[in-house]
Amino acid sequence: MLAFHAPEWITDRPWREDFALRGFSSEEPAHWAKWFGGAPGWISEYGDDDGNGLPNWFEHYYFAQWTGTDPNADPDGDGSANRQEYADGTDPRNPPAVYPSGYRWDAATDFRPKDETYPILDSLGAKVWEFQFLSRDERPGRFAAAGLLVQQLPAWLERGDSWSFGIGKPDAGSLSYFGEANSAASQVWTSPVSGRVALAIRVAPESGITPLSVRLTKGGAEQPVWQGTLEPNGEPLSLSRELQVNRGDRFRLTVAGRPDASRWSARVTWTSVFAG
Ligand SMILES: [Ca+2]
Ligand SMILES: [Ca+2]
Repeated sequence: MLAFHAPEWITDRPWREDFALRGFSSEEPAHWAKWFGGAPGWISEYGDDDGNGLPNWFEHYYFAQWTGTDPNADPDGDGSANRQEYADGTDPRNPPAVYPSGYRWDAATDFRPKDETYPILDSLGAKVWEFQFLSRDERPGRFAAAGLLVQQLPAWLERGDSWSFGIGKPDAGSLSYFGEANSAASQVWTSPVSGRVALAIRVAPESGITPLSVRLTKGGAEQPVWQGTLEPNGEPLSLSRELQVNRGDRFRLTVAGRPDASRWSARVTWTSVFAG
């Protein structure tokens, strides 16, 4: 008897999900006992053999043991216990970087088109930038489907519609978004710091656009922090505001084509400066 499990999940964790295609023979234990003695020692990477809330891979990857790590310990002394470090996807052996006042996150500088790391890292290694495309569902103003907006992009989704999205190369400190009607490009900045941050965002029309809606939200809040409409051949929209943020706060900028829009394009500049 053979059992197959596939495919593996996509993950941002440093350990792959339990493996893609694997076969087990129902005779395996007998053969194992004959050749090696005892029972086969299978380890599930995402299993939790000691039930301490830390998966086997996490304990082995960071602490070189499959079991026995204290989930409440804080070996790197950063105030985040091992259980929390696992939940946050952080390294429990190294404390997070300390950001000096004046540190600048610049989407165009941090974004590296050929970098396979996602979300995009800043210069101190925090995962701060995400880029996504969104497709509208039947309800006005709502988007149903999302995908990553980095490197090669899917040219279509399985909804019978045609799609084309992209990010242009960084130029003069900005990124160019383009898409089709009923679509949106979205950029997220996740704060790696708690404190005051000066957000500066500018969205400029590029030639040939139809009206676009621009919207900045924080977390899952319905009420936007900022919004506006970008008219064809109109003036750019700019936001410059200092905000109090907590580590992990997510700010999402969405630039959306209207249902009556054809292909659209806009140039986005986004910097966040740590004010302390
Ligand atoms: Ca465990
Ligand atoms: Ca810690």
